[in-house]
Amino acid sequence: MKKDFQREVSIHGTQELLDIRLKDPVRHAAGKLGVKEALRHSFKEMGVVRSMRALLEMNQEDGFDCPSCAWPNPENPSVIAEYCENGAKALADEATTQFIDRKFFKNYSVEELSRLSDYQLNNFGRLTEPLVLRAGKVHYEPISWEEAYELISQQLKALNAPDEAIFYTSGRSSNEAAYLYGMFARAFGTNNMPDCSNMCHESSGVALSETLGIGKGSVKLEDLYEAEIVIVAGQNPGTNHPRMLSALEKCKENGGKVISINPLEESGMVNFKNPQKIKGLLGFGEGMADLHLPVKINQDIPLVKLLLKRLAAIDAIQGDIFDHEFMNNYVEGYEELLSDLDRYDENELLDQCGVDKNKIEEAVSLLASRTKIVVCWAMGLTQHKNGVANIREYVNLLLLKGAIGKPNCGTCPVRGHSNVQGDRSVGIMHYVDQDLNQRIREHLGFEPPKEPGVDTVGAIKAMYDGKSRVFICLGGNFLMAASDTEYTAKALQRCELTVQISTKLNRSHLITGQTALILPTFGRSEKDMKNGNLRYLTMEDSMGRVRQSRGLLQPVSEAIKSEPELIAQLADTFFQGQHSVNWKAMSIDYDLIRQSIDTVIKGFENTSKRSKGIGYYLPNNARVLDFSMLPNGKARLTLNPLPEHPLKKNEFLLMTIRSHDQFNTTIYGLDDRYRGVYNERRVLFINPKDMADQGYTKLEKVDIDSCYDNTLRTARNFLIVPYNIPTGNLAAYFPETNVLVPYNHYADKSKTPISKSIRVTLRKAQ
Ligand SMILES: Nc1nc2c(c(=O)[nH]1)N[C@H]1C(S)=C(S)[C@@H](COP(=O)(O)OP(=O)(O)OC[C@H]3O[C@@H](n4cnc5c(=O)[nH]c(N)nc54)[C@H](O)[C@@H]3O)O[C@H]1N2
Ligand SMILES: Nc1nc2c(c(=O)[nH]1)N[C@H]1C(S)=C(S)[C@@H](COP(=O)(O)OP(=O)(O)OC[C@H]3O[C@@H](n4cnc5c(=O)[nH]c(N)nc54)[C@H](O)[C@@H]3O)O[C@H]1N2
Ligand SMILES: [Mo]
Repeated sequence: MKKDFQREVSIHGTQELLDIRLKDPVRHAAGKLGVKEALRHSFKEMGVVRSMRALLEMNQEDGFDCPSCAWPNPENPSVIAEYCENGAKALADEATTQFIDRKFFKNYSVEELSRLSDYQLNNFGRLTEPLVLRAGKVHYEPISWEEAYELISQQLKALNAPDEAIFYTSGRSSNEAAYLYGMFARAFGTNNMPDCSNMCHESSGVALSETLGIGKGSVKLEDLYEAEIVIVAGQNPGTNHPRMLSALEKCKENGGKVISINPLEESGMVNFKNPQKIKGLLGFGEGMADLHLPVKINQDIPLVKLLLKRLAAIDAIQGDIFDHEFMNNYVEGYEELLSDLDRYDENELLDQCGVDKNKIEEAVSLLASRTKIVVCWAMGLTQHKNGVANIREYVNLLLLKGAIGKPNCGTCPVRGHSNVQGDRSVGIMHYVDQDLNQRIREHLGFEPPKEPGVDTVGAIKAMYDGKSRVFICLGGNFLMAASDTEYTAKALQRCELTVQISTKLNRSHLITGQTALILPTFGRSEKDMKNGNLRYLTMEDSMGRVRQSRGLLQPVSEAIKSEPELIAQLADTFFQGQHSVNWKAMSIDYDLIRQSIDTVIKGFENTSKRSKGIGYYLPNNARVLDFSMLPNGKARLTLNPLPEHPLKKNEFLLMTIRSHDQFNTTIYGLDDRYRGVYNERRVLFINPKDMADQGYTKLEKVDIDSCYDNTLRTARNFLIVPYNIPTGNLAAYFPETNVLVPYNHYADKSKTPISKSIRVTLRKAQ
């Protein structure tokens, strides 16, 4: 084989435009149509019997955890169906009866498949047997599990140094799988463990660790019910965490107020029809947000500073707006914060955040008299150059109000993938934790690597530069999820071996290293039987609770394996049965994995037992007002500079967001029902005034350019959609627009790509 053999693959797939239909955006989320949509997807993919069985077991005590988002289940589920439309879609997508096998891959080369859209690729169905794409070939062919393990082991052993391998993790795996995977990477000798969190809530983890001493949120689900104010900033729960709306509804029933801070008035925040209540089915919705602040993209810091200044002014007179006693006892940096606030001019802040003055006053009066405040947020805060500072500024508000570590208040970073938080807890991280390393030495009997590894940005660069040559992925779709699609594609293509442990076909299976492997695995909903025993897994939800998840559906094929089993078998093959960790035993008995987690990972205890039923909470210092791990034993107020976006004339800030019919890079359908867009994803939301100023008309075709460090990047063929979005701001869907995000522009400290504030210009498409 010639070394420079390159497959003729298309990185983007088809970019043809479809027959778009536009309607008015829907102002309410869920309701009857949500239920209908959920069932339509389920029946089409799984058939009626399989669907009903699965839906009834999802998120129930002895059932399986919803594979969609990480929103927790109520401790006393009062409804039979604790799922939402998008959870049902995620389930239908995974438990589909459609499948592909060796015949399919004999018929279609990777070159042909790469020309299809991501939507078409996902639609082919489940992967059903291990496959290899050999160097110099364009067709995947079957390979036995043993041969696949052997191939990976040989490649790993042939590397010059362990850091030439990278182990990526997406957030849908289980604690058991992630733990084995992370320990295998360390036993092999590298901390190269990037994970999807790097592109997601890493900014939250960094900001919260610095200020509160724990990288996770502090609230429990029940805290939301009696909060006096819930702020929902930079998050679209109607689409991405629909079950959260039920919690907000409860909060409102108890007299709480909801403030939404978002450039868009997202459905669900405006109005929500709870499908699990008769009222909701009949179509009477609750107006969810009492106040909506349409902040400009990445202008949360000036907005919050303005709120703090106004509150400080009232506090200076009344003395009871901020919680001074709380601050004396638990917080440092108050004087510095107050004098820093003095430097800012209220009118300039108002102008910068773009929100109407009266609305700011309304927010101030809501906040002034209330102390039980929860702040919820997601990608709208994290994916900016100043993502960490954004979150620290909201933490300032909570600390000043004494709204941490007490009932009904605190931080609520709403996690994305259903087990992304658990993955990190059990050891998926690129940095070094000395304490963990010590426990590994002690209990697992091997020497873990001492140098930090690469995160996702570092991984792309290392592969691009030829420094890393083997790339293994536990789930996910790295090519499409990462920024700078064309650069990332080159990086992957420079690898000698890329390995994808996956449930369904995606573009990362087609744009590969010289040799590529697909290792097909179970979805959550599938029954994992071994020697007559039904095995279960554990996950951690967004609020730090560990619970069991037990599949019930017949697996799509007998030739696929569970994630923990295949990882343990790979490790066993690699070490040829000669290692201090008994991988083989753990490939069979997951209780052994959980026992190992209990001894090695702090906070886990007697997991097999305690994870039953409603499960158990991991320790959380912020929840109990213990800041002893922080430098002065106190929580920290921080000074956060204003974001700067010196835009030239004709430049816009673009945010890349999710439609209602996708889960990250998995495209379920081509509609975004709530935003009124049907049968097309290549759309660009723009303020009607900007549209007119730029001389465009509705549905006109444009190309989008971004230019960083003199490199021009272009996303082609987008249709102009006038929309209620602040002037100077644009929105379009991810992953089609990832091509515009420069891989080397990311949040300070967390290195989360700037996917929500990309500087772009538009031009008419050819
Ligand atoms: N159905 C479904 N569920 C999902 C996912 C999915 O793709 N589909 N993905 C999962 C994952 S991994 C994640 S991380 C979460 C993502 O959940 P979200 O973060 O809700 O997802 P996005 O669509 O990225 O939405 C970001 C929101 O932030 C707003 N925003 C953008 N920029 C700013 C800003 O500067 N300031 C403020 N205040 N708001 C801003 C946008 O208008 C948008 O409403 O959802 C999880 N759940
Ligand atoms: N521009 C832009 N880019 C973004 C974002 C954005 O908002 N804008 N969001 C970022 C965020 S928040 C995230 S979390 C990342 C997501 O990044 P990833 O987690 O890498 O991507 P997903 O699209 O969730 O991965 C989907 C694939 O996972 C596989 N899969 C599904 N279920 C399972 C399972 O149970 N086990 C295994 N082994 N595989 C499974 C399937 O093969 C499917 O094709 O993307 C990031 N990228
Ligand atoms: Mo995410």
